[in-house]
Amino acid sequence: MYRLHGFYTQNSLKALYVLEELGVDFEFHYVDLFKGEHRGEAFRRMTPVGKVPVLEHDGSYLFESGAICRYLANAERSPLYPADPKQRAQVDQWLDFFANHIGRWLTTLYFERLLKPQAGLGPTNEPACEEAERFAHQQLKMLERSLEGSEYLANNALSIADLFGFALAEQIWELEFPVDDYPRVKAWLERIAARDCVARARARLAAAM
Ligand SMILES: N[C@@H](CCC(=O)N[C@@H](CS)C(=O)NCC(=O)O)C(=O)O
Repeated sequence: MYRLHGFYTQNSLKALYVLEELGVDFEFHYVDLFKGEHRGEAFRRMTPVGKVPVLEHDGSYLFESGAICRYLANAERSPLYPADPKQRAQVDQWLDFFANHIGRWLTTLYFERLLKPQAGLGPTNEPACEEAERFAHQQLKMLERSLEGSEYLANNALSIADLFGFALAEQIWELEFPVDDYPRVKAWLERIAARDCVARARARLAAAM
């Protein structure tokens, strides 16, 4: 039985989308970061880095959302993470691209423009936002070109890269980022958003909060 320890953030949603898409039996344990539940001794025994998400499976623990998504699809021998090395590498490159590039800049914007004012964490860092916007536009243009003739990021088939990437890219909507400028990216986002796994993951999270 899988147990995911997570919070209402994109990093936890990545793993929740994959768990729901796989259709496996799992429990979700809500770790309230605002109450500091991740700083307690019990949580520190699960992960040395003290961050969510953490996946618990048969007495072992795993942190880092990318590692969790890969592990889940591997453990379930799912085509969401193909066994063929070349196809797998295509999935890996998109996981890395989202984690290190588009996801990084959209997460900066989300933190600066939305989270900081909401949580009273100080003034928005405007130069950081300008840099993030510039890079996000550059990288969305790259993504737009890559989606030409393809409905999904890798191997023209749904993979963990789409679910992981979607969890990061969906921040575009709350940020009111001009996604209409990137019609293929917009269609890809809407395609993934329409999957049952997304609605089920959100419902699971809402029920746990
Ligand atoms: N690279 C990590 C990032 C995990 C992360 O930053 N988690 C945040 C919530 S989204 C957290 O637990 N923050 C609590 C803290 O740093 O004290 C992943 O992808 O899992």
